[in-house]
Amino acid sequence: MISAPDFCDLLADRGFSLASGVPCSHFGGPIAHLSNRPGAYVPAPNEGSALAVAAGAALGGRRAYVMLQNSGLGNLINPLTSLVMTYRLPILTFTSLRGWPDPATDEPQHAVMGPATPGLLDSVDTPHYTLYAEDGTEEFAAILAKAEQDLAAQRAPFVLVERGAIGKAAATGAAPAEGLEAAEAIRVVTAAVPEAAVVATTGYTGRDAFAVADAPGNFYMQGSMGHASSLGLGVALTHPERTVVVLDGDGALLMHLGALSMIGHAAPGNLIHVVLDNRVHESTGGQATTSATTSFPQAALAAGYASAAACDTRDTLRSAMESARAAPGPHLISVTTLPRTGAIPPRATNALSPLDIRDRFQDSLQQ
Ligand SMILES: Cc1ncc(C[n+]2csc(CCOP(=O)(O)OP(=O)(O)O)c2C)c(N)n1
Repeated sequence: MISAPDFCDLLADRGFSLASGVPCSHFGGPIAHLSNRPGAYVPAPNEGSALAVAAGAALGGRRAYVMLQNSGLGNLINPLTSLVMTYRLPILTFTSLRGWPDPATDEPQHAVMGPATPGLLDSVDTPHYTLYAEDGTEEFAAILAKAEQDLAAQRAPFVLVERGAIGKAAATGAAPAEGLEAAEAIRVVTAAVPEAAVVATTGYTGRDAFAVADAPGNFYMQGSMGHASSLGLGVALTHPERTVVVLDGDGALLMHLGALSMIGHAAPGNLIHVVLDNRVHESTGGQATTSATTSFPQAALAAGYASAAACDTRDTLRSAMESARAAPGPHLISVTTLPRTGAIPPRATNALSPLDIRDRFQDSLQQ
């Protein structure tokens, strides 16, 4: 293992003065380390944006690198092929290897991408190297030396990072000091609309929803980060007689913020979009999102939602849910939530297979 400061310092020594990315727990250390240095790390909403930020820096003459989870490769492949490779911009990208080498040791949403990651990069003729958990500074320096040759040839190499290859660092506290506990917010929301179909975003939100409010009408969307509201829209348009609640996260909503405009435009009267805004990517270790400087209610109203509210107490959330239930939507309710304390409940897929989740959700929609 290489320590987070050593990882960042070796890159800084080589002139990499800017990083961007979307967190994976594998990169919790470097992101925390860089976040303590103003201007060193740009938290991106999605992996494609992170790569484009690095591409802009490269165009401007600055060396930049990107860190992402391999589940985000799909978000990045378009700017990789059509921007970075087409304009031959020298960028170094680090991707974690969730679901690799043995998908059975990881969550089901990584089972396809894990083993596919190296071949996917091969298929677009992108050079890649692997940093293993047992590797140290020397091995990392050797990988960087090879990557330098690619960069000099105007290519964009990847380093695939095995779990445990980079050490941790203390995260900077970005979460709010006041607000509701996420599990409590989910209890209040689901109790207000017991008949609703509920779509829960990936990460801790789905785990909390499964723990405190499991029902056959809940769809736990592990993976597909940022797409819970779009899935909820599809359900809402297909079942206009059913209230549909989306439980979103701030990081997930920001990842595909354009969905707000699509939902506002489609205007499903039966959709209630709840954002649990804890200002961080808590599920990957608490790295800051950019929600502190974005107003979700204002964005939703500007995008055509029928109403939008911000809540930070049980009572205001309860009354926002009552108002949303009483009038046609789409409604957005942004809830300030606190960092979770204590043990995080298990994933829905520890008890139910993805196909079980699908089948019981579909059955519930037919009733
Ligand atoms: C495309 C993609 N990129 C990155 C990840 C890794 N990831 C899983 S959960 C998560 C954080 C989600 O943050 P947020 O929506 O704010 O919810 P919280 O974890 O705070 O509950 C991230 C980055 C992912 N699953 N998919």
